Amino acid sequence: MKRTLIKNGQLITPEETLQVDLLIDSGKVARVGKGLTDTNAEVIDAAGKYILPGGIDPHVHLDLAMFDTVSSDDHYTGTKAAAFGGTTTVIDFVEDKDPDLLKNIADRRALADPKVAVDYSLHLNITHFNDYVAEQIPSVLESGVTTLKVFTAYNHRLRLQDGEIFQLMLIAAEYGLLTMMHAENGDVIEVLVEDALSAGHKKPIWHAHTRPAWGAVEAVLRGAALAAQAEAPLYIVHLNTAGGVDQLVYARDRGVPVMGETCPPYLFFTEEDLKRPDGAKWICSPPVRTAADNERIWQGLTDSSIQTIGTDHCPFFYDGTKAIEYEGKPVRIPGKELGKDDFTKIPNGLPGVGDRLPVLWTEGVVKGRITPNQFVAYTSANPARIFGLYPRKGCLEPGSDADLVIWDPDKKLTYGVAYSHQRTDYNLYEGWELQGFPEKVFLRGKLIVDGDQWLGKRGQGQFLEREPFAEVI
Ligand code: DUC
Ligand code: ZN
Ligand code: ZN
Repeated sequence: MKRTLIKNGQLITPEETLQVDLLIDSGKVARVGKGLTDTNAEVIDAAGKYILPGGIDPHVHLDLAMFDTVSSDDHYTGTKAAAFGGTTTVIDFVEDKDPDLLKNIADRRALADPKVAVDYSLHLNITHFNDYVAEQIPSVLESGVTTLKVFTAYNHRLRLQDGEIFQLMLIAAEYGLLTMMHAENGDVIEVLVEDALSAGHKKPIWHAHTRPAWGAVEAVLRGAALAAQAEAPLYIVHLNTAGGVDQLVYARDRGVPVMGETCPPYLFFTEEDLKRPDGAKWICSPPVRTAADNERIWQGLTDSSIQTIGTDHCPFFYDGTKAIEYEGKPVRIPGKELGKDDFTKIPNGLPGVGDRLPVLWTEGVVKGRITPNQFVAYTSANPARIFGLYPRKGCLEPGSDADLVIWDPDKKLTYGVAYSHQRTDYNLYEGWELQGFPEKVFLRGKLIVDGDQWLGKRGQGQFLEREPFAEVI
């Protein structure tokens, strides 16, 4: 593979911003320093640009079956959209369909491996718990998967009981796996949904009314308390409430090894969006809440109380009766219209894997809420550390994979569905004026996005085997 020398850019790490050159050789970062020369390398002048480690999105749902449809990005289209947005690693989820956990992982890999266009890893959902599952958990490590996801919501479907989660955490801690938790109160939701439907409430806002914020607040603390008692690390996915952030801080202040993720929609959108005529576009679980919640979550990023920003990318068409054009062909996938007469039938989930970096740069860095260094920490370095990918990913030191983004902090455009590569018919940030976009994106040294040109291909991504006992940060 030819060498590439990136000159005159500013490298952003979680700690500092450095005016350095960077040499890529054989897919790896070979050298980082001032005044580098290499007569055999292709030279790229990055003056006025930033060099970022490729984004790591620790939370995506590609090709996820839900209700009578499937999330509209598969492992090719979703990872291509990720790449255009500056993200070069994603972590998807394995459903536990079969009692054999390793079979579930192998099946997911068989689906994803031929399609992925960036590197990827997998988290394993544990939605049933018994002796057979408990016995198998240590063997999950053989597949390179080190993370187990549990739910305190979705009764009779995905939820585990607290005692089961506690037992799982004990095993996970012993073998160096990390437990991840979707924290809402499934019992309260079950009662409220039944009551709402019997009272004839069918509109999207009832999705939020039936999943109260207090359920998430309480479940975050419950998760942290279980982690404290099991002496096990825990990662709370998609924090959506002010109280959830408060509980995270409460537990961390007391030394509990709990870490938290939020997602961009919880920084910008509220229940008012669910009340719009097209409110179904904002349906996700847990729901978007209030402006005060948005503000508290921003504060948690400004003061580094929160550890990561993922996306929970799980797109659906808003109107899946109409085709869109994707790579020159019409595509039509049933979507949110499935629930036009009943909020419980609206597929839950939002697009975002490609939007994450430009939206956060504009709203976070340009507006002064987070520094460029925090931006890199939340979107790349911290996910790499927590999920056992560091320093191969999430950093640009000699020996790291040359996954990097030449970032143009001055590029401005009116964003929306026409620009984003996510395979759906709408974009949450339609019409937003964004500033800061990837100019070039490299995956293991190969240029895969050059401006608006796609140079990547299906199946070029690699599955990343991870090691147990990753960092708790
Ligand atoms: N929430 C969603 O909205 N969609 C997919 C999974 C999840 O937890
Ligand atoms: Zn979830
Ligand atoms: Zn999710």
